[in-house]
Amino acid sequence: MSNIEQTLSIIKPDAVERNLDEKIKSIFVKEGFKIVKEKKIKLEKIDAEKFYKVHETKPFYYDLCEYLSSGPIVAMVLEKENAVSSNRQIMGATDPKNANEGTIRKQYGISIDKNSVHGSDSIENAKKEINFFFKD
Ligand code: IDP
Ligand code: MG
Repeated sequence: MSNIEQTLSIIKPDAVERNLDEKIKSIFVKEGFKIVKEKKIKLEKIDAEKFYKVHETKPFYYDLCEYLSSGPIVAMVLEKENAVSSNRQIMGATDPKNANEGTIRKQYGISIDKNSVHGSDSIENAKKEINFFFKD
């Protein structure tokens, strides 16, 4: 049974800064994702705060929003069967130190905060996050 989903992926400032966007995109394509929409933008801090609102009570919230708005990012809508969980697997654990071999965060992540990519964690959040970046 086909279960095509969409999820939101972000190539974070640390990865864009190191010109890793094409490499990371090619990993998604190789894994069978279709990049349905894509845009390179720099968020204002207030937008980063909105995007990460679920984390507003966390001690790292301020730094996280500061960081996500510190430089250009690439936001993408990725489409594939079971896209949400598939993307989370390919990304690897939040802390690159704990990420499995071959995952994006293992290969490219610098630290728990500069971990190169974001991926939606549920279908519901994927819809919200896609709408956040691609309203039209
Ligand atoms: P996720 O990106 O793997 O879904 P979340 O727990 O949703 O991880 O956290 C969102 C982002 O916040 C992480 O990707 C990372 O950049 C940052 N973050 C998470 N935990 C910490 C922490 O303990 N210290 C600093 N930054 C963190
Ligand atoms: Mg998350």
